Amino acid sequence: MALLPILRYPDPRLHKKAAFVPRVDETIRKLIADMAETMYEAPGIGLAATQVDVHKRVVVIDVSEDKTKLLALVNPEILDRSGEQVCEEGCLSVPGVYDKVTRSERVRVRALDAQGEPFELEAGGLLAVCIQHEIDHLEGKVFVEHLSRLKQGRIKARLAKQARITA
Ligand code: GNR
Ligand code: NI
Repeated sequence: MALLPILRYPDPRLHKKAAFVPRVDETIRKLIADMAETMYEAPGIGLAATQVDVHKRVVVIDVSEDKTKLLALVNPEILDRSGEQVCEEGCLSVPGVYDKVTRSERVRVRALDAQGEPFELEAGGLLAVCIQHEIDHLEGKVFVEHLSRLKQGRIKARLAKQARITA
């Protein structure tokens, strides 16, 4: 296993669209293992391959209290959505920034697991938020793009300044 470096907003690579995974092979399983290690170490409740500069449709999520319910989703697809919820979101690629985003309350998702087996999942609450947040990453979208242009500008300026200080 290996810890992978996480891209920081406003890195342009966060806006690349991830490619469909034609086959879940050992390379994808190694990516899932490394992403899980990176997510737990961060710590975060989800991580999209885009955030570690791998532009393939792979996501890991664990919203459980005791961090024992790892979910790997390859080629995740939202089949159905309903309702609305507002959640204070954060992102490992946008450290220190938290803001409210409106998303669907429930989603029905289809994906492949680490064995390449298709499965469906019905999610609500934080898991539903996390799934939508991660699928956005695969589309090249960061949660701050759900906020006003004014807020996006302020966040970019703040993170650029921070990057200069830590460089
Ligand atoms: O760790 C994370 N926490 C979180 C909190 C509220 C809504 C979404 C998230 S996902 C985030 C990890 C991350 O950046 N995934 O892409
Ligand atoms: Ni994120």
